[in-house]
Amino acid sequence: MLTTGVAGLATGTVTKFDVDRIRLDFPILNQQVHGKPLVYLDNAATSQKPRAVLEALRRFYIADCANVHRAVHLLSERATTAYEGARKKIQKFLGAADEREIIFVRGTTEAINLVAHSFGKKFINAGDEIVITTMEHHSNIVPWQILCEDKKAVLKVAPINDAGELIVPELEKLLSPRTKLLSMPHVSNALGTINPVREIIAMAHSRNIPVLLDGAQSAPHMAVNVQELDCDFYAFSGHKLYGPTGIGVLYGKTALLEAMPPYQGGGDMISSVTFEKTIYNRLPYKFEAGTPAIANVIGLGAAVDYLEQVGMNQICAYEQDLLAYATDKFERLPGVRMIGTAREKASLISFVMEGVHPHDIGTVLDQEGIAVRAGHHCAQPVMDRFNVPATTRASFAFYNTRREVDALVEGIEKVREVFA
Ligand code: 7TS
Repeated sequence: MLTTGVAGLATGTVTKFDVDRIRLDFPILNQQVHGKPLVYLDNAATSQKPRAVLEALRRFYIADCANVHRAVHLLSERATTAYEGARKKIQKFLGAADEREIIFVRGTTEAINLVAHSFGKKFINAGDEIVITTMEHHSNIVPWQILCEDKKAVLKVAPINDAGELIVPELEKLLSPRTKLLSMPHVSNALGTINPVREIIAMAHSRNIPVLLDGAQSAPHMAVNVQELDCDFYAFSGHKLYGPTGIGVLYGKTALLEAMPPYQGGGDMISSVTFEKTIYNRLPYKFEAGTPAIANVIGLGAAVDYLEQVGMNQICAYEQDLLAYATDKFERLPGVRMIGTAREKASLISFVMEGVHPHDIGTVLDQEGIAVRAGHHCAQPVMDRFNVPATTRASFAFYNTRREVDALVEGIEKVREVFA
């Protein structure tokens, strides 16, 4: 039996979770779009921000704005304390062993590029192999293609089945003595599939292959503990985790990060510079060249505080319940086919509709106040695998409600009327 490494995935009645009260924390939700109440179902692209995050950003800019790690004045001290405090919060949130393992980057994309450049520079040679999967976001394909081209290495791709699940025995066959890294999503953004990463990581480690998990779509939906999963790298984006845009995290095990060369050079990442020789700073600063996104880091820390207050297991259980409710409705919608029907899914539904292009579905839904994404979701190989040009995707957050799922279903009925 493969498990996902997810605590609290069970569906069922959620008792203590008051979604109407939660919604009050997200001021943006309370608005009309085209004269209809906003139904925001594009959370996989970016999620909305609670007041606690907005307030943390405001407080920083109004009271504490200064650069970090450099000045003796009080504002800089306060900014540094808040910045490093956020790093500790995120260490705890991810269950990392040490705060030096938390590197601030722009987002998942930059985190993966950092590993591709730095780990790639040090550890990848001609003929080496990197394994990914068919269900990748482009940001976990292209950096490896660039690296492989540069190093004459080989990219291998593990297949998925018709439900959108990874075929684990096929993945296993791809792991060879030449495999230097396995990089894969914890959760697929286009299909919703939750991968059995704990088993896969153990399988890779038994062959001494490190594993990078793209956590862009798992961090917002479930409790993640990087030490329990035993992944070597874990990347996520703050803006999908109810935090600000422009900030994300790369977690890496200390020994690996220590062995890797810097990704970018500049201020803060050095301990001394002469024209003859530069000595790099210790972790995590070695990987944080230049003035970081200070306010956004602090905002992300506030997002993590907020999520811990609500409870990641509560969030997971509530969303699983909502997904089950929505899936049941979709199964009964004539002419609608869900793309991605894995047994273990995060809270999104990707679908196609007979005779209607996804962009037209998205446009009609928008007129009803319903925000979804239509397109290839930066996962074109997934579209190719299912032989569709695009899908419409409704992706749920813990502030979404059954009423909103009903509105989506009514919106789809409307699409059918318009295009009948
Ligand atoms: N990996 C996955 C699995 C993602 O879903 C995304 C963004 C990324 C990486 C890249 O994250 P970024 O924050 O660096 O851009 N996914 C989506 C999406 O599904 N719709 O819009 C962005």
